[in-house]
Amino acid sequence: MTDARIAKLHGRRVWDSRGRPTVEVEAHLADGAIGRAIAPAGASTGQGEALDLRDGGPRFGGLDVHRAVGSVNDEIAPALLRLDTTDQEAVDRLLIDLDGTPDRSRLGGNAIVATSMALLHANAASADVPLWQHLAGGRPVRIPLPEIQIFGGGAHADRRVDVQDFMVVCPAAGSFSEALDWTAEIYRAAGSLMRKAGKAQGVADEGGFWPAFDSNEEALETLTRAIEAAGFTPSSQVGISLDVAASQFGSAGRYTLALDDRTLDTAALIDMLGGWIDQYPVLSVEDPVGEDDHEGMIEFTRRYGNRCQVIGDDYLVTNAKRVEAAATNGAANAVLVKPNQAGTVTEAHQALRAGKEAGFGTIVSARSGETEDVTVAHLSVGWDAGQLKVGSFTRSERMAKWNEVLRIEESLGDSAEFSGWSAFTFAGTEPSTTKP
Ligand code: 2PG
Ligand code: MG
Repeated sequence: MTDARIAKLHGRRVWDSRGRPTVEVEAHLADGAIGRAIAPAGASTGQGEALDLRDGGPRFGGLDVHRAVGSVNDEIAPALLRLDTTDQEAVDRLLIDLDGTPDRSRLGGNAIVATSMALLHANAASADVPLWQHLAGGRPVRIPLPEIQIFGGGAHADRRVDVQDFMVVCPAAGSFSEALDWTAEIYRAAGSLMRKAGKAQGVADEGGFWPAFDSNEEALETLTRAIEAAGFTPSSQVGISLDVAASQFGSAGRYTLALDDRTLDTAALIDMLGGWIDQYPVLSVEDPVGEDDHEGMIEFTRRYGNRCQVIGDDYLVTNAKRVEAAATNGAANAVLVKPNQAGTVTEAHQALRAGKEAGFGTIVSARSGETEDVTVAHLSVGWDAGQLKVGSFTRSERMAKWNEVLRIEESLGDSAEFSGWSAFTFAGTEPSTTKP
C-alpha cells in the first residue's frame, strides 16, 4: 500500500564532473519507495541564483560541502520526518520556510535542491510510475528538441573564445533519436575539420571541443561547415544555438572581448551578434547581453526576436516573476529552466509555466558541473518543455541524460511526439520535415 510519508532522509557528499564535492540526498518513504538526487553546480552563475553552501577554507578551493550535507542530516531530515510528500509544492514550501533566506544561503541551495528532487523521485517511485509520467499527470507531452554543444568557450574553456556554448539543434529530425544521430555526425565532422586545420586543443567543461580558434567567427564558420560536411542543410534542417553568456565578459554598456581585446558598448555587441544571425544559420541566442542590461535585452529582442529564439538564463535565473516582467517588456522570448537556479522543483516549474503562459519557448537545462543524475531529462518530458540542454555529445554525465530521453521515447512507442520545430515559439519559424 502507498504510504508517502518520509521514513528517512540522508545527505551524503559525492563528486561532480569537475571533480568538486557536491550533495546527494536519498529519501526513503514509509512504503519502501526510495528517491535519490544530486545537486549540480554552475560556473557562469547569475546573480539572482539560489546560493550553494560551500565550506570555504583551504580544502578543495573552499568548495567542500560538509556544511550543506550537515544541513540535510541535522536540520532538514528531522524537520521533515514523517511528512507526507504527495504534495511537492507543500514540501518545497516547507524547505523554503525552513531556510528562511531569500537566496537559500543558510541551509544551502545545493542541500535544498537535492532534497526537493530526491523527494520528487521518491514520490514517483511510491506511485510506481516513471518520473516523467508522474510529472505529466496524464497531460500530453512532447519529447524535447536537444540543444547539443559542439564547441565550448567562455567560462568553460578559459575564455579561449568569448561565446560559451556553440551548439546545434536539429528541429527537422523526425524524432529525438534521429536528432542525436544527426548530432553525432556533425560532432564527428567538426572534429575532423578541426584536426585538419590544427585547431583541436582539448575538451571544455561540458565535453565539447575546446577550440584553438582565433575568433568567434571562426567557430561559427567551422560549425556551419561541419553541418554541411555531415550532409545537412544549415537553417532548414540544422541550426546553430549560441549561449553568449555575456555577463562573463561585461555588464550593461561595456563588453570586453578576450580574443582581440576589443571593448564594445551594448549597441556594438548587438550589431556584432546581429551580423552573425545574418551570416550564419543561428536559430537561438542565450544571454546576448549582460544580466543587468535590461535595455540591451529589450533592444536585441526587438531587432532579432522574430528571427531567432532569445533565451534568458542569467537574465531570468529561473524566476517566474522575472519571466513575467520580461514578457511584459519584450526582453526575451524563451526561458532556460535550471532547478538549482530556482532552488526547488516547484519554483522551477513555476518559472516554466510562466514562460508557457507568456508564449515563450521553454528549455530545461543541466549545469556545467554535472553528475549521473538524470532528473532534468524527466522534467523536460514531464513538463512538456519542448527543449533540453545538457551540454555536449561526449562524457557520461551528459550522455546519461540523452540516453534517458532515448529510453523514454522508446517506452512511448508510436505515441511519442518529438517537439521538433514546435519547440520554437518565436514568429517566423518555418516548419520543415526535410530529411537528408
Ligand atoms: C549555462 C550553463 C550550461 P553554467 O550558462 O547555460 O551551459 O552553464 O552551468 O556554468 O551556468
Ligand atoms: Mg547560459
